[in-house]
Amino acid sequence: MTEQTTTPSSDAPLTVVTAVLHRVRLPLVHTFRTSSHAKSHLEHVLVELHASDGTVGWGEIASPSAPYYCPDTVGTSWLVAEQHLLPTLLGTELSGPRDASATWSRVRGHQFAKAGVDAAVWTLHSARTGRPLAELLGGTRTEVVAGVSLGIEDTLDELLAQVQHHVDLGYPRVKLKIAPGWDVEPVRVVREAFGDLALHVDANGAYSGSEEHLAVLRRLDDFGLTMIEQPFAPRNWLTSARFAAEVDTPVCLDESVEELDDLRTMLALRAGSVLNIKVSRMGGLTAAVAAHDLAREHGVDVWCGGMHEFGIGRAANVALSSLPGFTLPSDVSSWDKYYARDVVVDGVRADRGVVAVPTRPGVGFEVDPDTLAEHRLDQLTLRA
Ligand code: OSB
Ligand code: MG
Repeated sequence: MTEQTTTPSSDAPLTVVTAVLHRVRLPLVHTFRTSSHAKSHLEHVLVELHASDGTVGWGEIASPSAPYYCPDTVGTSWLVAEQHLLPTLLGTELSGPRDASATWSRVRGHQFAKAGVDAAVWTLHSARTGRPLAELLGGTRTEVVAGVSLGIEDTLDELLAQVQHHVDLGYPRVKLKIAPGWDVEPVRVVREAFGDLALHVDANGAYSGSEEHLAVLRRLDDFGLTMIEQPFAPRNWLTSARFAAEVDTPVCLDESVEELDDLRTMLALRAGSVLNIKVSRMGGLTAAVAAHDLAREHGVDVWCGGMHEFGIGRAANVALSSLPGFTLPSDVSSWDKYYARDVVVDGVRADRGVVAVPTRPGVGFEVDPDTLAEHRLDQLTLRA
């Protein structure tokens, strides 16, 4: 076949007729500790959608197991997908993937469940049209820059070894998780050992506006960090705005911004000057692109954060990162930083910190049925 043709069905309306949820558990190769907890394995829900013409799409619901990062959990996401998102999506004629979220517009919150279903509709549309996901989203880059996110370790030596390992792999930016009691010291030792490394910290909202906490955070201003991510609790807008006005280091928001209106609040209050866009937290690719567009209009730098996605969600993150406003390195590290085995064959890989944007339509990678069969805890099929 030499001729590039679009199949006549590609721009025709899209109707999802069957949905399969797969709850899959994978062990992490290295335990990851944040300010809230440690985890050694993850359970995510894969969403498999079939269109009336037989095309298949996949998305990933990357909910945490416990409601410490956000209110969503694997259990609540499964329930909402099964009872509130898929029933209205199934059998509804969509003129394109942007229509998917309209079918659940009455559902408040539950961003992670929405994100997995939304991404599955996007990859389905990509598979049907034969056009790469990145291109459909408005991506303009063929390569994106990846950073790594490193958890809290038991000792400073172990942390230094982790940083060294990832610097040796060529990652140009390292993010360190911090928490009260694990902040100034780890940042100091890493900065002393890696003088010109692009370094930032992520507190996952562990600091309050108390004088004691503010004093610690102010000390971080001396280490040339590229940003301080989510220092305060998600709804503590005012403390974030006051702190951001006071320090030179840019404040980045993650957990605070779940909807476009949150981004409007961030902009109006100047509660942060950088945005971490996560497909999961924003409720899908459609919403993530809208956040990118709004941030860009306001001259706010964005980058794509992650939730330790398996291969399907990771591929969506890379596609999103190809949009022009993603000017800072994203948390889209190689799949084998996280897992010994993934749900796709030969997944996302960073080569000296650079990830090639997939050009194959659909997810961009082959879903591995053997991994699913071996690591699946639960499965459910719903029909129109
Ligand atoms: O805050 O960015 C975060 C992982 C789980 C929950 C929250 C966060 C993270 C990460 C990991 O930082 C990013 C990645 O996928 O590598
Ligand atoms: Mg974060």
